[in-house]
Amino acid sequence: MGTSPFYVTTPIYYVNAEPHLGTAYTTIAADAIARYRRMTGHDVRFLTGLDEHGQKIAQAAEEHGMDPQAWVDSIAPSFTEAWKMLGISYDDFIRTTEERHKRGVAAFWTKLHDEGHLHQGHYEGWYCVPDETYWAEDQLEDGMCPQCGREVQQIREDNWFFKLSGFGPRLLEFYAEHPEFVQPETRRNEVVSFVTGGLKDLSISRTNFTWGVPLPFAEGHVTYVWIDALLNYITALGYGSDDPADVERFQRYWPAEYHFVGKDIIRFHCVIWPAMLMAAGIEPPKSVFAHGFLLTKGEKMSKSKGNAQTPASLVGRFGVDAYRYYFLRDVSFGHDGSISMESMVQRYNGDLANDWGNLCSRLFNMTEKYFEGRVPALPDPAHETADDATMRAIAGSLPETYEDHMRRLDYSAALDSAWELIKFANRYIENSAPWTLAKEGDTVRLAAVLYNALEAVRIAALFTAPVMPNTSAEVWRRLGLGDITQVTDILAAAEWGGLPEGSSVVKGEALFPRIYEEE
Ligand code: ME8
Repeated sequence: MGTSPFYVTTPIYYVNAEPHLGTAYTTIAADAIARYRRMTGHDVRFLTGLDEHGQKIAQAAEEHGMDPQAWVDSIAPSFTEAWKMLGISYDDFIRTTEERHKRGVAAFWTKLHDEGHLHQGHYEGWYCVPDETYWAEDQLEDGMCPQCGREVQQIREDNWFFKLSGFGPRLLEFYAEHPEFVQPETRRNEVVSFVTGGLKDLSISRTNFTWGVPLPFAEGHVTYVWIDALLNYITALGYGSDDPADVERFQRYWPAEYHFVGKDIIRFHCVIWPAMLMAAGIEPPKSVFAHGFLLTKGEKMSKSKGNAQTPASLVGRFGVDAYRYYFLRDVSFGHDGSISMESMVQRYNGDLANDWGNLCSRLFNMTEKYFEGRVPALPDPAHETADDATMRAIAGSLPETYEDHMRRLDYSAALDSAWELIKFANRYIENSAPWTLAKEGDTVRLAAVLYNALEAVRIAALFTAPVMPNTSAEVWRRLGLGDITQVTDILAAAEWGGLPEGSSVVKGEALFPRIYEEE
């Protein structure tokens, strides 16, 4: 707690095509932790952005008959618009063609050059343009890229190299001392065994095309796109600038708490990146979390496979909060997950329409009907029933359970714990049958039941807010409460009894109108 800094990043996405469900997935996951940490009082800085250099982008621009800068400028808005639609609360958005980034890249590689971490050499080998990755002859599979199975091209160039080969022992020592650096653990094992197998020096420059940041000390060389891209995490904070505001920002937020990445780019983030930082005398990030792939019909969803879907159609159908909920609840973070329309409809109707939406409408309706839309008083604890106590206990343990899950980025389990309260509140209403109490004229018990259930709703809205910010804000509004995004102490906010007596409750439309399968 307190105002400790919390810096979280997504990969910067290639602007060779518009964002799709896969890129949205990482971004939503990072957004949910950013939102939650703001609610636990952290000073959050959430960075996302675009990777705009390299051969792949230059080719995409050429295919469209455009100059690379004009091309990236034309695609960039599709990302900022998609993130706006998905409620992504980033604090900074970096594009690698920005001056602040190019300046930082040049400063970084000049420093490493001056300090003897580079050497000139000849590169002869293979290159996968779609993955922007070098491969040695013996790594190819049937002559194709071992990662994506696509064609590779041969390159022979005089390049500059980063002396990565010398960093093996330091990296292994670092992984051993910081077991949380690579998460989840399966990925850590993969990284450790890769480094144990020995590292080769890394070619950091290219000469056969020009769309990149020029290496200041080597005429005609542009930086290899990956070692330009990785630096975004520090150039966005101000690395490479002497402006006091930049220096202060960098000191405040670095090292990052989390880099969120897909498992496809783990070696860049867990081997090359920390080695680059060690060479420059900068601390590596605290943790890189690699999530799995979204699969459709058993295949990785990707732009190049042509099975990539844009978020807009699903958001149009289900709404943005249901979209965010589905991916974070249904796919276990860190594992591959199959997604389908059927399972999305099921989650929507079951968890959202039936459990959460229905709970809210019933309660808001009954408050209007029985108490003229005013929250009754906090009930007298002397008359607490066993069910009342159970609900209070579930709500009371939620903050800690939720925090435990979120600390491990287990979104699915965190949502599950919020659902325990939502489900119990539904059962509580069934068991207490407020409609019968009303008929019998037992206003005291009726008031107690409604207060308790409304209070459960208020607390459930707090813990679903990181994933479903719009719904939670709406629930709080309908409960006559303030702006939920202003909550910076979720523990205090979640204390039982926080719902003020007399607060005016608004019925409103269904939060998640049921979807019929035939639609
Ligand atoms: O790799 N399932 O950019 P990129 C889940 N520019 N996540 C997916 C996914 C899927 N099917 N497909 C893509 C790059 N992703 C570099 C990054 S960072 C310094 C440079 C997500 O546009 C996942 O996060 O190819 C993956 O790592 C990222 O998109 C790749 O995005």
